[in-house]
Amino acid sequence: MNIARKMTALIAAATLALGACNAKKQDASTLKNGTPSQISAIAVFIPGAASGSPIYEMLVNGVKRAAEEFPGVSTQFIEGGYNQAEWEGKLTAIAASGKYSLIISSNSSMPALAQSVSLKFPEQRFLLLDGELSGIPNIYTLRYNQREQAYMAGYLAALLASEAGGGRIGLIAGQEYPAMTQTILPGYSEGAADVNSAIEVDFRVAGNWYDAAKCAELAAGMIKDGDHVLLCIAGGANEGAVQAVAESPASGARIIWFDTNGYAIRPPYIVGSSVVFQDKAAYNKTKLFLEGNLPFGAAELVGVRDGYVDFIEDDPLYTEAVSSAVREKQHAMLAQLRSGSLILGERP
Ligand code: RBF
Repeated sequence: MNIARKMTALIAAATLALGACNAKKQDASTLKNGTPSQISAIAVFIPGAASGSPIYEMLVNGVKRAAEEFPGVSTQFIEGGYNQAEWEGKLTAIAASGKYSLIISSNSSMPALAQSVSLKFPEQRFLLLDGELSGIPNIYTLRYNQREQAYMAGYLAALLASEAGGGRIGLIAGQEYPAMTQTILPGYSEGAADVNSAIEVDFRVAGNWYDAAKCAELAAGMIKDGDHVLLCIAGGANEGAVQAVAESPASGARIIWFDTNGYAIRPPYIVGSSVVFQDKAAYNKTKLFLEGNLPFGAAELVGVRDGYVDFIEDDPLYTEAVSSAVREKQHAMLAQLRSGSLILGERP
């Protein structure tokens, strides 16, 4: 080998070694507990529309608040719309763009979709709230104990129906899905039965999460059939049920709100608020990710005693709308749930 060739070979070897060394250094600095420290962008995929859906509004607020604490981190909020057949394609496109260190979303249908996208983009990380899937290394999920959430609503609904001398309460759902039929509806019925085992639960499905006119029609029919209280879980369509109740004051029918504090939406017609603190969960878990500590692969379940599920009873509008006799009984049940003397596992 002549000297010039020897020099070239030496430089090449040195460059390679340097390159390898740099690559190693980068690996170490970008991976902290499996999370890249060079985070610049987070996508929030809203499966539906944010406006009018309390659970999605909380998601947006919580993520925004966490990201604001990390300069240089940008957030993009992408609405998936109401055609659920398009969600997987849209999610795939977001992952394929390679722009986002994390995709955040919420509802119990999202883990399966994220898992399917992960087959093509295994590096893409997901933080999914209000859903469950464990053991997938790039997916973290957190769900709420919705048996507790629905139980508290059912208990109040039955107290109010009994006070009014009736035996029927209703639940309006946007659609039928496993968390609704296996957890929320049974939890609501269970809470009601613990007050009065003869109470009848009238379950009806709006068929979508946006059509307020359809929901108003449904609610009007339920009121006519003798439902004293309606628990509304139909996103943007809920406003139709509120309208229907307000338009039939003689019936005495009332609404229980789900997910957020709804008393101020239409006093005095909203008489209960069974909530999940999804804004807090979105904030805490986004922050944990940005700090490099979100436990991907895990599925968490949180409830009343974890501070993520509760019933709002310290709102003056609740005090005004509900008699003290009913509030006292509701409070006694809540105190038991909060102290742990009444334990409701996730499934009835
Ligand atoms: N809840 C809403 O408030 N708005 C929605 O648009 C909405 N869309 C949903 C779509 C699917 C496929 C599923 C499974 C649930 C949806 N939910 C929606 C319900 C939500 O995840 C949750 O169960 C309820 O808000 C009760 O906490």
